[in-house]
Amino acid sequence: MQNEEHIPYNIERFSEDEIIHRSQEFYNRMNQRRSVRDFSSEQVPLEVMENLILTASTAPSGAHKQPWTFCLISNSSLKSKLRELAEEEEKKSYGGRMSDEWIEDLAPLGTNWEKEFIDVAPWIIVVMKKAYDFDKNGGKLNNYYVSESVGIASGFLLAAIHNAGLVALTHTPSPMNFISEALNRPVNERPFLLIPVGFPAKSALVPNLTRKKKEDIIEYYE
Ligand code: IYR
Repeated sequence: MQNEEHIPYNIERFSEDEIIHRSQEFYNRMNQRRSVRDFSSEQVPLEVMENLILTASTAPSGAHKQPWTFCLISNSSLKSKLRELAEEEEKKSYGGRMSDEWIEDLAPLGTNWEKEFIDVAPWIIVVMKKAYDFDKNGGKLNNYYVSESVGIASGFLLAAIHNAGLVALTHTPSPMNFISEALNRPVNERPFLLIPVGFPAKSALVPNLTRKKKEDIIEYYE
């Protein structure tokens, strides 16, 4: 770090009571987030989407390489094309490519090969991970911990979407190579997640899920 310029870092310091309150409030708010599959076609301003993506891009990344590209799609014919290609893959997945156990695990969520939300949601964000970068001469530049970095950025993105009062679905059509071709992405980028974003449909339903309790997710070492 000796060769890098360093600058002072100051964030607001809260009282202990306030820290407890803020942590509880943020948990309460995040605990309201749900994956939604029924979208309204109501529009969301571009500026909002840009802010959400800028928030995602505040995530930490290996060697601060920021190894991500967010493809922001509103074009209807491109959305339809993505839907058609995703459904082609999903038909094969649900029709035998996924194990019986996997299909059983998904049953409570009510998912199937149909991906109408890709057409209906006003925006699709395709998160691309950059396996490596190019220098000015086309030489390869390494990125590090790419999946971890892009996973964290995607988490920030989902939190920002929820904070704005919008909903999203982390859709993982598999395999995803069709996305690279449809979006004409360079060879150093790989599709990571396809995330429709918008308002929920008035009739939207979500599965009645519960979350693991703290005893089930924390191992204490005191
Ligand atoms: N990729 C499929 C199947 C699917 C897999 C998991 I794991 C989910 O939590 C939900 C769906 C799809 O998107 O339908």
